Amino acid sequence: QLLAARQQRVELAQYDSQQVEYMQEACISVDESDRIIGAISKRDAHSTSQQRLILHRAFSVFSFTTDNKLLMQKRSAEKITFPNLWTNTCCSHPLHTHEEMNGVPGAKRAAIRKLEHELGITGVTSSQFQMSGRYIYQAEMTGAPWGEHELDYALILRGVGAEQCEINENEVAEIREVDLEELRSWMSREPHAFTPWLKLFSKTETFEKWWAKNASVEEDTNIYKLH
Ligand code: DMA
Ligand code: MN
Repeated sequence: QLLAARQQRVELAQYDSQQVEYMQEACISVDESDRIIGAISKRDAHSTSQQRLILHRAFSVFSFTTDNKLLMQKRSAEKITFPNLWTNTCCSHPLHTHEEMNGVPGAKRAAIRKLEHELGITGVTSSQFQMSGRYIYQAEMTGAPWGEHELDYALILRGVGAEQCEINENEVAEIREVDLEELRSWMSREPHAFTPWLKLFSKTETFEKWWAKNASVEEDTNIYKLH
């Protein structure tokens, strides 16, 4: 056990100390029906040195501006998982706390917390998010012992763009607003510049619907699989 602990310490030593600290956060381990199993550290949930990647709850915010562009972020070089890649507005995990374990309201609460932490976006309220499905997917990094296996709550936000942002450089390197056409051609030009989960979302039917301004405000809590 001592040996394992020492190995883990060495494994994280090369990374940004702030991001290493976040590896202690308690994520929510769930089954494929999203029933809570228990708490798991962010490190253990994302480490491929486990026998398998542990399914845990996450959220993905897709924020569209008033002129219907997606607010995107480039993950910082400091991120331990999937650094330097372009992705949707904001992603993270509801934590294993009373407030954030509470289903959809808990995920929305976590999204508000991380929109402020990563992008400096304040004043967003839960009622502004449209819950648009729960998506199970798995992805591994190449060349590093990390991956994702998530049950990811898709949360659509409207009317928030780059001008509301003050980025946290430890989290985010750059932001950009793009319309659907721009994103499609950018993704085909530079397929390696994007996170695996954004690529998976971009292949779904729902993805294009999110761009339609008058998209239904109906909450979708169905569970889908992406691959
Ligand atoms: C994890 O995002 C969640 C998804 C949907 C990939 P993340 O790695 O950006 O989490 P955090 O910001 O907490 O490091
Ligand atoms: Mn995760």
